[in-house]
Amino acid sequence: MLLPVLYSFRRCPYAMRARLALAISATPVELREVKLSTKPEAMLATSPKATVPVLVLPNSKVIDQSIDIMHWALARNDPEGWLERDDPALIIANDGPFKYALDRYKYSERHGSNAETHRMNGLAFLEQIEDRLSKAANLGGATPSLADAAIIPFVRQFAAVDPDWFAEQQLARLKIWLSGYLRSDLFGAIMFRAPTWSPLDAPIIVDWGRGMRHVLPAGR
Ligand SMILES: N[C@@H](CCC(=O)N[C@@H](CS)C(=O)NCC(=O)O)C(=O)O
Repeated sequence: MLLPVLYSFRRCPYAMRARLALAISATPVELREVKLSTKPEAMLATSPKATVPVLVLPNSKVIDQSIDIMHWALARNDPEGWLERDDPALIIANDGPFKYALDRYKYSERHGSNAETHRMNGLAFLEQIEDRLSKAANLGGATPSLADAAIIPFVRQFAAVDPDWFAEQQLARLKIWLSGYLRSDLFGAIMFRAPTWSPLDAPIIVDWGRGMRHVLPAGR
């Protein structure tokens, strides 16, 4: 059976959100773990914009925006109803101003930015999430949604820049939401370590059993 090919990078928050949707929708893929510093020719040939994630379907269609990969996977199979509780405005705020603040807080030397200013800007977004979570355990209600999966990988990264500072913040509900997600079987299933892909390797087929890690190097 021909499977979609996913070019991915384990720690990339965009690739993480794509893998979360592929996993919850139980969509098997051939996983190609890339190094951002030396992206494979095969990936650049299919998607010259050269960002991960990239999903190449068996009919050669290329989906190279993480949110589009999520929508494609969930349109196939959406067992938890994630699409019913989408929140495009919140995702735009995450991908725009929050990601901007995150990069300039986390990589302030690279950007020549004031980390503290950008940390406070990012905190304002986290407070918005905290407020949302005062109404329900997840962003779209009692159960997880596309918005939770799309946003959590970025909040995780922000929290990890300075865990002591993060621990001091008055974000009680957000911390429960984040840590619950990070401890979940689903999150475990998308965070396994795969070797960097090379075209000569046997394919790594990922069949995201919830709570399981099926990494099956074919032909070995
Ligand atoms: N809008 C894209 C953004 C993806 C993106 O920026 N990914 C980063 C890694 S987290 C990347 O590949 N950057 C290119 C590089 O670092 O060379 C999406 O949603 O898929």
